[in-house]
Amino acid sequence: MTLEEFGFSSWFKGQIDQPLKEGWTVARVTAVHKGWSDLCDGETTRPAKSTGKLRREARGSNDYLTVGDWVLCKDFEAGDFAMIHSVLKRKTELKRKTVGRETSFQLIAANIDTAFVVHTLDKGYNLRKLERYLSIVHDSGIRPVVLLTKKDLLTRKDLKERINEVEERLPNIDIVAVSNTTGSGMRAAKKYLVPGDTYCLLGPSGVGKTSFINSLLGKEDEYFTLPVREKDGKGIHSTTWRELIVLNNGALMIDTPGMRELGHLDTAAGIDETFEDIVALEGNCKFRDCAHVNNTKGCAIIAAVEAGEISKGRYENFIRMRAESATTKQSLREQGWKNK
Ligand SMILES: Nc1nc2c(ncn2[C@@H]2O[C@H](COP(=O)(O)OP(=O)(O)OP(=O)(O)O)[C@@H](O)[C@H]2O)c(=O)[nH]1
Ligand SMILES: [Mg+2]
Ligand SMILES: [Zn+2]
Repeated sequence: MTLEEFGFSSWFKGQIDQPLKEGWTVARVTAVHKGWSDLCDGETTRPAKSTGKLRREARGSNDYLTVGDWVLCKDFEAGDFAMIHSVLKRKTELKRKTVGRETSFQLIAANIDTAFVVHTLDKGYNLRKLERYLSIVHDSGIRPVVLLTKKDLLTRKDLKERINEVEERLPNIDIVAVSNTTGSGMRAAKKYLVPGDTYCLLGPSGVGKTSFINSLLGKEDEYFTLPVREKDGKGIHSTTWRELIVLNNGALMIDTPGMRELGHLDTAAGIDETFEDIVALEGNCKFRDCAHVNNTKGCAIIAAVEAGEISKGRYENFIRMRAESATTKQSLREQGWKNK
């Protein structure tokens, strides 16, 4: 496939204002391993390393290169190996707070058009968790689609109830339910996949991200999957690196490993978008600095919860996530994090 078909849109093309140096080419990062990356130009894939200069300029950050990036590189030995000289400016960055004592960010992927937030309808289903993943996507300015899996494992009645619950909780989000084993719902899911656009699968281990790709490819075991734990449906981390895969129709899909711990990103904007309907009421609270936790003070949000217009669970999650986001911000500020 051509570079354009591989996602190299005019947005990236526009960054190259003069002819490339002799021997240089444009390529996309399809996987990042320890110490090297895989690059592909739509035709051939080869391993590549970054120049010392590029690594130094990134000031030691591990995140200067991620799957989905577009780079300028120089090929060696008839295309067996390449050196990465620079990374093109990203259209979008999907990132999360990393696990550890200090607040910092890990890039999950770059240049994603639509992110599938994948969640199981079976054991392990947890709306709060789903909302956390969703806010990462919102905050990155990427369009989310919620992909609910394992619908085959529920009775018709339970399935209906669960889907209703998700739809009520996420009124403004596209939601599609599938079974990767029976293929039910796959046609609806495929409608989201546009050739040349880049997608990402995000969600806890074991929800069926890789199985979804296998199901799209029509090959049960093209990519490696593992059964989940019987008692709680938890996955055991079958995917261990992020990888960009070309689907049959030419859409580009990035599979990611389920995250071990989902940190609380600085997702103020993402939270506001996820809870758009709640935030819209804020202006009606009696006090401008209303914390929305005390119903004696004329809080419009609590009034709406009491009137049954907003579900209690959704309200509580909103308050919790707002509080966590404020803490993260504080911690960033203490570390002198800029632009936040
Ligand atoms: N019954 C049923 N099982 C599914 C479905 N989707 C996935 N599974 C099973 O769930 C288990 C985990 O699936 P994976 O595709 O490995 O999950 P994952 O999200 O990629 O997990 P990580 O790579 O660990 O993040 C496998 O045993 C799959 O066969 C589904 O729609 N229905
Ligand atoms: Mg996987
Ligand atoms: Zn209020």
